[in-house]
This record gives sequence, C-alpha cells and structure tokens, in this order.
Amino acid sequence: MNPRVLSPTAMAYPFAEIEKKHQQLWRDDRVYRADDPADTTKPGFYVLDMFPYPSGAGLHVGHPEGYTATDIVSRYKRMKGFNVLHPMGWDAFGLPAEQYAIKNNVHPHETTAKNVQTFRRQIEMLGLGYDWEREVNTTDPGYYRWTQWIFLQLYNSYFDPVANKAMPIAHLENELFNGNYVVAPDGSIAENPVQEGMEAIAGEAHLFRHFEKLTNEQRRAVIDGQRLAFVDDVPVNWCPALGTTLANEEVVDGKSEVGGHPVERRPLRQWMLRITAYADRLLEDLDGLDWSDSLKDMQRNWIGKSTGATVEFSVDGHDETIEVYTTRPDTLFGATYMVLAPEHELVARITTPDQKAAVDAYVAQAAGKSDRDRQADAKVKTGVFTGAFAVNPVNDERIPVWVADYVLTGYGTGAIMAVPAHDERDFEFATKFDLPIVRVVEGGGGDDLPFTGDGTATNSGFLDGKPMAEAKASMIDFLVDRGVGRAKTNYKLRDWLFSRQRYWGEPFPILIDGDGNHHAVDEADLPITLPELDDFKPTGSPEGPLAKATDWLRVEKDGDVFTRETNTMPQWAGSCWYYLRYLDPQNAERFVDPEKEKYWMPVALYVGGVEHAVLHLLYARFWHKVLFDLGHLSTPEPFQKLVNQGMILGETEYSLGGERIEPSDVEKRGDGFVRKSDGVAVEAKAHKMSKSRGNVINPDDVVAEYGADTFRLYEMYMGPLEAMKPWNTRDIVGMSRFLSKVHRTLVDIEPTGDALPEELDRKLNGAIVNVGEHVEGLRFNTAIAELIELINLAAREKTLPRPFVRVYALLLSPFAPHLADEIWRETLGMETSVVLAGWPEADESKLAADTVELPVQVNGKLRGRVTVATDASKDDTLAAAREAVASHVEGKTVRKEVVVPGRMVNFVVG
Ligand code: ANZ
Repeated sequence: MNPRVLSPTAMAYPFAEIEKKHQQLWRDDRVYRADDPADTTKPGFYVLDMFPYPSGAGLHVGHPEGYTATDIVSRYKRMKGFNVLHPMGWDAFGLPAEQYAIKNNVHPHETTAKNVQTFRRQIEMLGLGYDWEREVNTTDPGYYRWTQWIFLQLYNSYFDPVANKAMPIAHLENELFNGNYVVAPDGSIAENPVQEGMEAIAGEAHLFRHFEKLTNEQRRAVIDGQRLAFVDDVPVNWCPALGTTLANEEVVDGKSEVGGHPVERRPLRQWMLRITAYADRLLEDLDGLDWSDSLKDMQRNWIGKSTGATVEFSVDGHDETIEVYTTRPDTLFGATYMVLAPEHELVARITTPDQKAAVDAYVAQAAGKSDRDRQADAKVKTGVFTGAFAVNPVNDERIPVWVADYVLTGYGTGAIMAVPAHDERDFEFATKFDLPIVRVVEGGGGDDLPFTGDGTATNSGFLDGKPMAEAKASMIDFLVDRGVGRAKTNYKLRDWLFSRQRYWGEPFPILIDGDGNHHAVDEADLPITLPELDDFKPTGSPEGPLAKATDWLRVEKDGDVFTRETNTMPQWAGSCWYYLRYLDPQNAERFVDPEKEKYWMPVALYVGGVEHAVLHLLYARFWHKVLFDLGHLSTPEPFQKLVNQGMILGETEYSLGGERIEPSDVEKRGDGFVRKSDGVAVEAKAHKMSKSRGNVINPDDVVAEYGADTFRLYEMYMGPLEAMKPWNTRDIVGMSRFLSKVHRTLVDIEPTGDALPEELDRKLNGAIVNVGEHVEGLRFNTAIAELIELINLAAREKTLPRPFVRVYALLLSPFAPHLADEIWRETLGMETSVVLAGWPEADESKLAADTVELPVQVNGKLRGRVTVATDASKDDTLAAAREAVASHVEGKTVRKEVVVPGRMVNFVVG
C-alpha cells in the first residue's frame, strides 16, 4: 500500500513508537561513542554544551535549544568523516541541593542522583546523541579528586613576572635564595634591581629585601603570599541567615539572590585565586578566538583594563597624603574636591571633630550596601564633608575632602580627585552639594557640562592648547618630576574569592597545623571526600558546616596533628575543567592523558547561555592557562569557537488596556496586531518563561504530543540560534505536518528505479550543498526550510526512486534522527543506523544546471530570451536581459523595468 494516497490531513505519524525503537537501537549499537585517538585515523571534532545544573524542575525548553544545535553539528560532522566527541555531564554541586537538604533532611547526594536521572531521561527522550560512556558528575569523588588536584597545582605555583606565566613555587624559592628575585616594598616579588641593566630603580634598592635575611616565618609569608591559591582577609558579602559568604553576583539589592535574606559586608579569612595575574593574557588571547564581538566585549569590560596615573595630594595640616587613581591626569587643574570611599583608612584620621558625627553615621550606613547596590543607587548621590582639605599638587589650591559611596573601596586606590566639569558622577555630586565646577578641556562645540569627550586643555597652565593624549603624557612627566605621581594601569578584575561556608561543594585538600600554617595534602591522599553529615545547616560562623564533622576534621600524620580546611570550593570549580575530563573520564592516574588532550583540544564548538559570558568563561580560561603554563595542556585557550543561544521566551501575550486577550481573538495587521472583532490595535509582548507567569513550556509535554523530532525541528526553526524568540505553539503544528508529510512520502513506500526527474534531481543536489553549508554556518532554520521545500517537491511525484529516498534520509538525519533512521532502515532496508552513514556527495554537473531561461518583453511584446542563474540578482538579470533586447531599447528612454523572478522580464520604453 502506498500511504501517499491517504488524505493529506491524515493524523500525525506514529512518532512515539518510531522514536523509542531507534533510541533503543542506538543504545544497543553504541552509535554515539567517540573513539579514543589511539583507535582511529579520523580527525577529531569536539562539540561541547555547557553542562547543566540538574535542578529539581527538569529540563526547560532553553536547554534543548543549545543541545539540539550541537547535536545537529555533531551528527553532520560525524557524517563528514570526523571522530566526533559530544559528551554530557552534571554540574551538580551548589546551593539549591543544599537548601533542599536543610529543609527536607534529604542528603544532597540523593536529590542530585534523582535530578540527574530526570535530566538524563529527558535528554535521551529528545534523541540527543551523547556519548554517555563519558558522562561526568562534578560531585563524584572520582571527579572532584582532580578538581582538588588542580587546586593543588594552583596552590603550588606562582605567577612569574619575568616569564609572564605560572611556574612551580619551588622555582620562586630558588630564585629568591640565589638573589635573582627580591621582595619589593609592597610585598610583591621583583627582579633584583641591583642586577645588570636595571640601574633605573637601583636607587631604590635599599627598599628591597633579601630573602635569605628573613626569618623562616617571614619567608613562609612571602612564599604563601605569592601562590596562585592564597589566603587573605577580605571584605565579603556575609549572609547571616544562610550562614555563608556570597559572590557579588549572588547578591541582589542587598539581599541574597537565593532566599532574599539580608547581606552585610565583613572581613573574613578566605581562599583567593590570583586570576588578576592573568588579566593581560586573558585580554590579549581573546583576539584569536572565534567568539562574537559582544561576548568578547563583555569579557573585556569585566577585566576593565584602563591606563592613567596615580597622583598624591597632601592633606592640609596633616602628614598624610591621599593617593588617587585617575584615567584623566590631563584634567588635574579642574579637580575641585576629593572623595574617599567610606571604608578608606584616612577617613577616621582626617575628619575634623565637628564633622565626626555626620561622617561616622554615613560610614555606618554605607557598610550595609554591596558594591553592586552602590553602583545601582549611584543615581542619587550622597556624601558628607570630612572637614579636611587637600592640596592640589599642580596649583597648590586647597580643595575639600568628602566621603561618598559612589567611590568604591576595591577599585583604584579607593579615593578620587573629582573633576566635575568632565565626569558625569562628579558633576552630579558637585551640582547637588554646590561644589565648584571648573572647565579645563575645550571641545564638543558647546558650553554644556559635563564634557567627557576628547578635547584641548584650557585653564591648565603648562597644558593649555595641548590635545588630550599629549596633555596626559605631559602631566604624567610633570608628576614624576615632582615625585607626586606616575603612570598606572588598572584593572576592574578582582582576584577570585574561592571559598564558601557550605556543605555541598569540594573540600579543600589543605591541612592546617597548630600554628595556623597551611599544608597541601599529599596527592596520594586525594580525594578528600566530603564527610557524611546529618545536619547540613551552616554553623552561622565562618567555619561552615564541615566543622561539625569532628572525626573527619582531625588528621594525624607522622605524629603531628592537623585540622582540615572547613571551607568548600564555590560551584564554579567543577565547571572550570569538566571539558577536559570528558576526554578521559576513567583515568585514575591523571586528570587527562596528554595524548588524548592533544588530539581533542581545543573545543571546536561550545554552545551555551550568555549568562556565563563572564564568570564561567573567565574562570575556565584562567584555569586552562595555569594548566597550560605548568605543562599539563597543549593549548593556551580551551574554547576556540563559542556561540550563545538566544533565550526562548514564553508565548506572545496580547492585551488591551491591561486586559489579556486570547490569541485566537487577535490577527496580524501590518507590523502589529488587532482585535478581530473590531480591528482595535492590541499590545503584543513575549515574557521570560517563569512559574509565576504560568507560561513555562515543559519539553515532556511537547514530546508527548508531537514527538521529539518535531520538538527538535521546531526549536531550530524558530529563528537564528543566537536570537531571542518567543514560543509559538502554532508553528509546532507546522513542523509536525512537515514530518508527517516526510513520513507519508518516504516511509512504507517501495522506491522505484534509479532515475530522478530533472528538477528534483537538481534540487536534491543543491540541497546537499546548501544544507551542509547552513549547518556549518549554524543556520539551522534555513537548512530546515530547504528540507521542507524538497519534500514538497518530492510529494508531487507518483513514485520516488531509491537515490532520492537515500539522500533525503541522510540530509534529514542531523535534524530529525529518528524519522531519518526509520526511512533508512525500513524503506531502504539498511542494516546499520543512518547515524553512521556518510554525508552524500553532490553531483557538480547537476548543480551547474541551476539556470533558468526567461522571456524578455519590450512594452509587453516578446523580443528575446535570456538564460540566467536561478539565484541571479535583479541587477544581473536586467543587465543580461537588456543585452538580449538591445536593438529594441537602443536610443529610447527606459521608463520602467519589471523582473518577475524565474518568469520574465519586461521593459517599458518610450
Ligand atoms: C579624575 C577624572 C576626571 C576621572 C575626568 C574621570 C574623568 P575607569 O575608566 O573605569 O578605570 N575612579 C577612580 N577610582 C574610583 C573608585 N574607587 N570608585 C569610583 N570611581 C573611581 O575609571 C577611572 C576613573 O574613575 C578615574 O578617573 C576616577 O575618576 C574614577 F574628567 O579621575 B577620574
């Protein structure tokens, strides 16, 4: 029976049965296994998804968007002859599982295992071709053993300022002992200035200290202070209710993002990772990456490199100086007041008695705000005068010193010279508090202030008339001459606060002795497993819940007693290197075998949400560079090409005067929408999917109703991968119809013969080329459009020859793998899955036939014929047509040119 004789409105094809069958066959035949490099001669191609946090809610429709995209690329590349690696795993440490554990007294192991099961079931249900033999879970001791090992690499190395890379800490000790390096006045290390070629700073040599002259304790402090993983007292966001510190990103409006509890600033002993040492390399290496400009810019802004100067202002009547950092030293003559951050150490010392009460009160209230809130609140400027005055070093003018929270303590020096004429923030502040505003840069063609653009110095003594760049340089020379300033590069990037006071994270492989000194755990003793606890609640003190595991805590070694570090690592730790573990997930000797790493890396395509543009992607790049520097990896960057999928919004909602209107009562008119009944314009808006809005789409429901292939195609057909787009149930129906048509046309039929009708043959060969190119360019929607067009053409034929059925199944297989395999095995009788087949070759000679002959009319009369490419532009078609009828238009004015693509050309002449 040929089902194509059935009515075109026949029910959807039996997708549930088909999908289940092929998923089982794929599992049985392990078709998605990537070969280890030793077992293949094929080139490797590594396609990676940002692995999910397995939440209790299961997959949302945003997950399959990225996963389907990488799945299509993986399938296509495999067909093109690559050994493709497409793995999946679980980023399973983190706060939600811990909070759930506290509330319901269920061990996070259990919730995590359950959630992983749900995620995995859903992912398999979608027919996503992952190599599950490489599944990783960041909470497995066999995995986090290596996270701890990498931490030890960081702990046991430092950033060498001369080599510009991480090196073993033992090397530093050597260099210090033999006097090549000395300890600089600020505690950093430097080349010995009295060595050859460094006369310039040799005058300051007495400030540098020689290592061998230090006590053991001082030496330890110097060394520990240079490690890439080090301990520091830092002001952190402390959340008493959660009993933990939070990253800035986890604090919203002074409250914890999870739970909405108040957060306060307080100094705590914390593990830090020295990512700032890599700021320049993290910046420079962006250039060679195939990432979008907007993503690169987000990283650049986060690193926030700026060049300027530090300037010292003396405080009138005190021995103190205020050092500021400015990007505009050329505006120094316009500095009319100064501002200290509320936390600045000079505040207490220079505030006058009559201002003390006001300043103290201000400082106290500022302590309750996070940096982020301060920036957000900065619109309304607040501040208090300290009563003190500073002296501007260029003109000896006394200028008032204020305290204000728009100056942040962690940036620059935590103090600024304010130039209200040329800085927005200073301008607002000066206007509000009636402080003088002096213009010192001309330009912009008007008197409007603040003027923040490039211009020429004025009112600025020796700088007058100089353009900005020159004025900056002259001012820096002047400051250096007087010994009151120097050129300075600044970064917004901060060292990475790496400890959390939580249970559900990786324990640190660190022991602390009776004197409070740290010792790395022996590699052979890894992993340090999380102790079992019955009570996961934070202790409310900085020790964190692990302090309750008293047996675990105490370690005796060679007669000495140590305590374990009770902090745990932040959730970002496991995701910093998971892409490496996939390459060699069972290796018990190393985190990854070097041969495997060399073969697979770097990742050829990485797809994930833009919410990871800075943190995850910077942290992972940082770890990667450290491991590269230490000789453990072969590439300086992990992710060569990276694409952010756009967010999928809820279904468009319509409203009129605040009232919701049913989509069925609305129609499109022009660019907008109107109510059908009366044509009144209605507002259309798509919102983020959220439980509270009730617009969340569950992939399980969609797959149950339409099948996984339809779901996959629909998500890819919604629009460009990177675009934000609303869900639209009507369009799913369209996709479902398309696949039903494919099923009707190509399954349960007898292919006949080998010869294809000419047009279909041409289209088919064109599609081989186009679909391939579209997949390479990640234009999945256009590729699908091509497949739809092709099946529409084919459905018109009474019978279809085998080559067509074969090629169509191959082209369809990256997108709708179940249905493609059904055609492959059932219609074509193939023994092995279409997954393992090769991409078809286009017949070049048939492609060349992609031209069309058009009649050319002049004033409605046929005057000639012309042959052009079917995709010829209008201009090309007209040029060719004009030539074909040259004798009829010569000497006449062409009043109108009409091109009906693929049909005819007409010239109206007079
Ligand atoms: C004087 C000046 C004049 C400035 C002018 C700007 C324009 P970026 O580019 O982001 O590095 N600043 C310095 N430290 C600060 C802090 N801790 N909190 C808030 N603002 C701070 O910004 C550097 C500029 O931001 C510096 O240059 C300083 O203001 C301000 F026409 O100094 B400027």
